[in-house]
Amino acid sequence: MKNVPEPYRIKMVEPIRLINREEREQKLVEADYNVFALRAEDVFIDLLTDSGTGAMSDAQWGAMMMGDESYAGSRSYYRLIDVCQKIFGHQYISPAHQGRGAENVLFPLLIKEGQVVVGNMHFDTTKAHIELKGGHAVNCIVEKAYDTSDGSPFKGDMDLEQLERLVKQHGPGQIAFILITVTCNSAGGQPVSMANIRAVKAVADRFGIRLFLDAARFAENAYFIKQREAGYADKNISDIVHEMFSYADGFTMSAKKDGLVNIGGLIGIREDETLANLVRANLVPTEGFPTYGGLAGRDLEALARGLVEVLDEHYLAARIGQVAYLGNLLLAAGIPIQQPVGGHAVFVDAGTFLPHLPSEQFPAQALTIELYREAGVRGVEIGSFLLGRDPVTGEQLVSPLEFLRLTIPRRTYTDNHMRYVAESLINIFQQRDRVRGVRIVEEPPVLRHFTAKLELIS
Ligand code: P70
Repeated sequence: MKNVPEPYRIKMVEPIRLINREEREQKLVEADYNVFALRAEDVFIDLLTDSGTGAMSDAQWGAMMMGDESYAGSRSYYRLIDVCQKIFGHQYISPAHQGRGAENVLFPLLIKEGQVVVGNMHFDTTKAHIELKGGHAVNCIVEKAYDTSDGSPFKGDMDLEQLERLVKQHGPGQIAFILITVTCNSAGGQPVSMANIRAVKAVADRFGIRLFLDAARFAENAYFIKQREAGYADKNISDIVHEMFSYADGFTMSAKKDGLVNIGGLIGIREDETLANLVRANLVPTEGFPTYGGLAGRDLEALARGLVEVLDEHYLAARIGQVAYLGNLLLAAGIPIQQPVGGHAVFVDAGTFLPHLPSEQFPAQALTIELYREAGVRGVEIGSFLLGRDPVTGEQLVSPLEFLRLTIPRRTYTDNHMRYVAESLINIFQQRDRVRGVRIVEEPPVLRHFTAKLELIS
């Protein structure tokens, strides 16, 4: 890809600082080796997540001053609905405070006890919400997603044969809905092709099953379609987005990613008015009155603006180009990562990076800890530590992939920061046999990775 400079310049800066190695060592002990427990001010470069951590534009900050804070019927709400209807082509749009708020409202309306939700690869909070509503979350992604060295363009695609098999095995009536996550976060920010979305829709229609999108990174997915899929090179991003959403009966969205805001979520329903009314009814006791959905009027304004800005192809080229830049620096040094580089993060294959650590010693968590110790950089583990235990047997599950995710916030860091991150990881790579594994000493029953306590194995 040719180098694309960012189509913006920096107007405001926020200082960050690197505390010394001894202090970092101390902070790790105080955090029980869980980087979620670190104070952000003790982190130099924060690649924990791209969720709500990006920079807003001057136009977004300006729009925030225009927020209508009315409890019901706010002008800002109508502005957001108008923008969303145009971009996504879905008739019914509801705001929510973030992605899991949207899931919490929509999923109980779709899932009956014991039903299955088939997805390409469910994100962890999504899986948790499906399970909390009595459903089973089943992954059905193409096999090559698990081969980190396979450079295929659409490793987020669903496996169509397996999908049909699953539908026949459980019976269509037992499938609550199909959920395609774009881009597929858990597989490394890998895109889903338009052809695949279309084909999944055809299967869904044939069996009378509904198709939803988990659309947190919809614009990045559209950009990959434009770059990689035959027939889309000359289409603009808006048209591609419109087509992607035209196959879906509805969507949930964490707007903290491609909404380019610090907080927010959405629920979209294409045309089912009955379902849309139920969504609105469910919003009231959970997220709030349907015209604010857990957000302030100013948040609705910022989101309405962010959803337009994210469709700018020059922005997307710079954004995805920066993630690829970091990935390529690591690849050039021989560091194993999920290839091709995804949209929002570089996923380092920690299982291959640290071959001396078995999965029960959480190699990706060990590498996450080491990177903070080495450089004050905070990544996040996406592997067996995050996966957790079998809900029935309580046994530790083994993740097919052990990733350290270096998640790049949008419009926030420079390529110089990326070089620093790469150099730090390369330093560790050169003495990787010294990295020690970890064990869990305390954990909560669900979504344990956020709050569990760990210790180093001597
Ligand atoms: C991330 C965050 C959230 C998310 C998502 C998809 C595809 C729904 C949601 C929930 C969560 C996270 C992970 C590790 C560290 C910090 C935060 N993804 N669907 O970074 O949305 O967070 O708004 O409730 O990726 O991947 P929300």
